[in-house]
Amino acid sequence: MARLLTSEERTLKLQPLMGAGGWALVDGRDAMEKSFVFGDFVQAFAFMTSVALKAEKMDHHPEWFNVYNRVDITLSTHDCQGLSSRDIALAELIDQAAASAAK
Ligand code: H2B
Repeated sequence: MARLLTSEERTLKLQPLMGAGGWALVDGRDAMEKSFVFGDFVQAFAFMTSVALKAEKMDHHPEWFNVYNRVDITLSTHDCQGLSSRDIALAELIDQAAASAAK
């Protein structure tokens, strides 16, 4: 059972992903979001495929929206209805996948 990040964990683990890291808190909900833009749809979908396979192995899945070269991603944990360490782990994995994808 996942638990919500403590305020200390939010400072230590969440803060580095925010701001220049590109992630932001969602209004009205304990969740985090980030938009990724790629060169075209093929690159965006390759990124999504890579993330999907890794997310499935983690048993933690993104909420996402894709149009052409843009992928908007929201992360949250249903179990605890908010942000948990599982979202941090998935965000880091997503950032790595984006860094190695063509842009
Ligand atoms: N993904 C996300 N983002 N949050 C969850 O709480 C979650 C998930 N829970 N993927 C998993 C699957 C859960 O539904 C299964 C039963 O473990």
